[in-house]
Amino acid sequence: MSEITRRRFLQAAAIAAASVPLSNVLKARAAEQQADIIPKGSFQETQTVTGGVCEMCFWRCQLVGKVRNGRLVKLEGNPKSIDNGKAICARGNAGIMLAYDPNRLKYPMKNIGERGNPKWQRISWEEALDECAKRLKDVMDKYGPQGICMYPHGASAKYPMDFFETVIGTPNISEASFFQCRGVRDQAYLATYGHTCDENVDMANAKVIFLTGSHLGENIHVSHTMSYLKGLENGAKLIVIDPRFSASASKADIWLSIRPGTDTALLLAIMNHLITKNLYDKAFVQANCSGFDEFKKACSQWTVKKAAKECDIPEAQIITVAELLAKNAPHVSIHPGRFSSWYGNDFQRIRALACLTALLGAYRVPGGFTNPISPKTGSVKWKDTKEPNEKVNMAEKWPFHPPGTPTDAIRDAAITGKPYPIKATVIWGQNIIQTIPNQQKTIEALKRQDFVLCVDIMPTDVTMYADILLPEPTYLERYDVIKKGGKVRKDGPDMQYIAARMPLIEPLHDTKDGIYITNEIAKRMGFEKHIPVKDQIEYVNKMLDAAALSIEKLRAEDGIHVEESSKKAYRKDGEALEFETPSGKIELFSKDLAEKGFPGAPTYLPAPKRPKGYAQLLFGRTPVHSFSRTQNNLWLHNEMPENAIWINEKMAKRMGLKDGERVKLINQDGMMSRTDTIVLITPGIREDAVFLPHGYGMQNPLLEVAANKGMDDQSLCTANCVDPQTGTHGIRANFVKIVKDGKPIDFPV
Ligand SMILES: Nc1nc2c(c(=O)[nH]1)N[C@H]1C(S)=C(S)[C@@H](COP(=O)(O)OP(=O)(O)OC[C@H]3O[C@@H](n4cnc5c(=O)[nH]c(N)nc54)[C@H](O)[C@@H]3O)O[C@H]1N2
Ligand SMILES: Nc1nc2c(c(=O)[nH]1)N[C@H]1C(S)=C(S)[C@@H](COP(=O)(O)OP(=O)(O)OC[C@H]3O[C@@H](n4cnc5c(=O)[nH]c(N)nc54)[C@H](O)[C@@H]3O)O[C@H]1N2
Ligand code: SF4
Ligand SMILES: [Mo]
Repeated sequence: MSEITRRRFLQAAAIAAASVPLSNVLKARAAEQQADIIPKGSFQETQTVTGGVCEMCFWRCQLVGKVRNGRLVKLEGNPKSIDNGKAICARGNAGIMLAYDPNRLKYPMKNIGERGNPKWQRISWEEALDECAKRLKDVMDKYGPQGICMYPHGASAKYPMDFFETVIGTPNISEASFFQCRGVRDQAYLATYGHTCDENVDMANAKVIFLTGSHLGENIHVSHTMSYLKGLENGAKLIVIDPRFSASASKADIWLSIRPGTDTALLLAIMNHLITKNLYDKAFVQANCSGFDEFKKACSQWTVKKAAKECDIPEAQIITVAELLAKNAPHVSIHPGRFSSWYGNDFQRIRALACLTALLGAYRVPGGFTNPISPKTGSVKWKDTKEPNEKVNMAEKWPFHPPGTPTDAIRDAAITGKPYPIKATVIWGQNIIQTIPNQQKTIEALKRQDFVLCVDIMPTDVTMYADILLPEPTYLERYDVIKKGGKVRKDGPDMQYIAARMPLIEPLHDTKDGIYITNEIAKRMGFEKHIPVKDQIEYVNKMLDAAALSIEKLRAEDGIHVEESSKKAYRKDGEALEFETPSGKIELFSKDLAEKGFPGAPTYLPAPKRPKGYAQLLFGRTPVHSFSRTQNNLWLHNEMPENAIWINEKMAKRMGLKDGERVKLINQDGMMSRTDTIVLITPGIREDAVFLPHGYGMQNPLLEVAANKGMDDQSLCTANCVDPQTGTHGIRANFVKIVKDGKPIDFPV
């Protein structure tokens, strides 16, 4: 949109907003944006630009862009991709609307108002970078490097994260993907198999797919979803464990509508049944597992009968599931899950899942768990870095923590000054107001800082707390991440690929990429000699160099280098397997865990109990959004303008609620949702739970599309259950009542 049309449109919108419903304003805006994207009467040739890598979520599908007159008009999957192929999801498609979003951050800004209630002043890059360097250095000189903390997420945050960790020398870095998402899963697999796991299950070739709280189809990662659908198409049986009738549950052969928080008891009972009925893969266990006797004893505490009661699932259903798994073993996909930070007892649950795979021998076989296939590429490391200072590392309290420091420990130190003060916060690609439980605490920590720097592409809830706000170009306008991976093949060698993110269009506005920003801050802080690369092109080329590739070579290969893999994901018959665990085997019982004071075999630790009158607050993805980051995207917004709250039909009737009426929620700590949303009455959820899609209810008034649309689940997640092994944050132990016409209504269950 040109500046003039944009200004005219905003004026028009402001006038219009006063007199017509907001939905009409948005329609007008859509027409305006669309008109610009596909110019009427334009016959310019459309070019196809290769080398795009999506960042509308973290799966990083490979893209091509259709560009006309310097403007992106369409995004598609890169036909050369062996990962997503030509397919991209709704969010991937809508990336164009992010690039051309008129609300984007366009130049550096300084907050001359208050944190949380900002007043923005445009400043130059020179002034912004000078101020960032000075204020970070002031904190570092006064409080030491540990006085600075960082919340990074996403591709562009990797380079600055390494700078803060290894040159500045702070351990206080907390990534959402680790502490509020999958870190606990990775650590539980590491303790069991000696390697972490992505969602490496070969669902396309499975005879049974077993999902615990993974709602594939609403959670969309294109190649993963395709593998799942291929499996179903090939006749795989589907078992879904979810308190809610999810998209997966709707396709399931068996749906276990489990009582929230009790999954570990169910898994132990399934394994107990497999062991007592001699249905497990004895040969695999004998050859590859350690600690079977202790493990067997731990499982024996969970009879099917006891678990049926605890989990509120019929006994017969648990037996059917166990026997279906055994009958089809080893070709069963026990999905490791992705979002795993549930109730603070999560390490034990994921350990149980990992052990179930081993018990079924479903490791590196068609349909089972497969090792990731990934070609070698290089990395860029800052020069002459510091040794980590263990004395200031708070994460050591959690011996199995993922990389970084638990967010809660950082926030506590920022609030209390103990064990030492944290006085500067750098936020790079995380909306920490929405992603970390207990918003009040996050806000308090931010308010107590001497300096807050935010690097983002959009105004969001957290950018309202910045002192300096720096804009990056979007993923469509820059070079950064290497995306690589592989494809398991039943016949023939496995394949692998390397792609690198390359711009599809020139950077828009007065934005600067993360390499530039970090280098300029480093220079101004006196760390010039540590700088490893001069710009984003050198950064990417250096990583590609180890694979004998370069940006130029990748461009000549349509953006993706594809080759055969020398390793096989499936094991050969009789292949001796080695594991990088202390015993060299899969650790059904871990001495390391036991020696550090934790249960050595998977153990059910009950989640916090639901208080009477309240329903468990469940949340999860919706197919058309990624967290809060896509909420202002007009195409996606139009698909699902707000997040209806799912309520069981029997409850709704007894509570006098009607479909579509507007309500608020209040949680166990008296925290009321800021906004209201509509009720969705359904038989597809347990009576003792409600479900709210995550990411809605953003607060920043600069978001013309998203502000105050729908409800923010995080505002109701005041309880934060810290997993004792890993320090990761269980977010699901929160409970709510419905508030109608200002009055809370009890759940009669
Ligand atoms: N209550 C609750 N909490 C959750 C979850 C939940 O379901 N419920 N989900 C959890 C999970 S699984 C995860 S992975 C995390 C997600 O955590 P986040 O990744 O923090 O999620 P978003 O809310 O999307 O915030 C991303 C921020 O990055 C910005 N951004 C996007 N692209 C770029 C870029 O290229 N450069 C920069 N600098 N910034 C960019 C966006 O504008 C936005 O401000 O949240 C976790 N927290
Ligand atoms: N469209 C879309 N796709 C995405 C993302 C996105 O933002 N949008 N984000 C990506 C990311 S980073 C992640 S981590 C994944 C997350 O995707 P998933 O790992 O699938 O996790 P969630 O979306 O949090 O929710 C999954 C399900 O858990 C159920 N559930 C709640 N409590 C319990 C319980 O106690 N037991 C059981 N068995 N189930 C329970 C919920 O009802 C819900 O259906 O999605 C990825 N894919
Ligand atoms: S799954 Fe969708 S949003 Fe995620 S990277 Fe792929 S196309 Fe983009
Ligand atoms: Mo995640």
